[in-house]
Amino acid sequence: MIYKVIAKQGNAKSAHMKTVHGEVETPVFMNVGTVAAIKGAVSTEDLRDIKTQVQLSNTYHLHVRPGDEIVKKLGGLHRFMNWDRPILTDSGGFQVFSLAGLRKIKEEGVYFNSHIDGRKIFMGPEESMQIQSNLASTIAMAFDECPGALSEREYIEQSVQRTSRWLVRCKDKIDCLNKLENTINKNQLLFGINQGGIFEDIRIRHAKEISQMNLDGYAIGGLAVGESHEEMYNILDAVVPYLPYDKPTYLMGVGTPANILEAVERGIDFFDCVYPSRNGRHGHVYTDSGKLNLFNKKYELDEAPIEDGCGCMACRAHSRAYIRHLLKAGEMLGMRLCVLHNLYFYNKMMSEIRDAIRYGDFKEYKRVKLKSMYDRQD
Ligand code: PRF
Ligand code: ZN
Repeated sequence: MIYKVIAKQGNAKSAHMKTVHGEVETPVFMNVGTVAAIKGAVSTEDLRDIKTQVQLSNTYHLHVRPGDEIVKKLGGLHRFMNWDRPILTDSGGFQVFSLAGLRKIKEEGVYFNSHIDGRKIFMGPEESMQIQSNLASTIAMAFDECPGALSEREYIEQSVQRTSRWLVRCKDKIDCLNKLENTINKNQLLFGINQGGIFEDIRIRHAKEISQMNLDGYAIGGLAVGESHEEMYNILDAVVPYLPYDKPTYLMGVGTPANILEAVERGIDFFDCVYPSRNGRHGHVYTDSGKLNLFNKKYELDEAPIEDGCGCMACRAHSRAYIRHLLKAGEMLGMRLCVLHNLYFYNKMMSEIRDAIRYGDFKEYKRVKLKSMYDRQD
């Protein structure tokens, strides 16, 4: 992997990252395809159309169904879903904590019940790495614990130390897997994950510790889990300076367009979030003059596209009135068009952000974008 910062403005940076599955330009938004599918009947062909650079999938979900060994037999995730650009797999840590039923966290890993059929599963650092290696993603994430926002300091201390020990095991395991003859992607990258809740000192100590490990990238986890936006921004202010400048940074599970603009300003390269697809499925669409709810009666006779001048598949061909009708009739096409528009909106914003950093007017871009977007809401 080669990562090179090509422009910066304050702490904001724009970089080029070369991987075995092609180049990524940052800051970048990764489209979330938890089960190797973007919800809302969006195909990989659609993703190419909206210039998606990276897709994200989940270790836990694909392990439960169809099974990572099946995916490996089918040649890995890239071939399975017909996507030849970069894929990042989340480690399962977060999903186990947010989805699975009864669970028990031990030093060796986590025991839990599958959310599909209730069967008992164990996942630790080695299992997570093995699954991600079978999936053959471009970037594997370390197996971590993401404690809730209300966790006590005492608990977070213990949890972060365990996450650190797990990271060492992840690194050993992936180094080993990448050398095996029958590993599909022997260049699989590993990103470590910073944790520590909203405690700056724990976060910084942990950031310094993982920065020593010469990983391929560094994520910030455990945010957007119930703390305020201000608390999240304060943690980014505190932590990012302790992560290697010459490696990619990734803010996991974030967020709104405003969150992304604030985080880019603080030095983040990678983002992922379910908002554009989830909101789209509910008829909520992003525009430069705020979010619209297409179920609203005022769009009944509105012949304009979702956003004038938008180049997405929905706006090129259809009116708000028609898409509203599809949504009201429960037609899948209604959801699909809204999701496509939203993903296009996010990807286009990232491309504008990259240009703005290169031309040195990111601050002005951010100010104008926030003002126009958040002046009005439906
Ligand atoms: N850890 C992992 N994945 C995540 C998170 C985390 O803390 C978050 C928190 N916002 C989202 N996805 N492994
Ligand atoms: Zn559009």
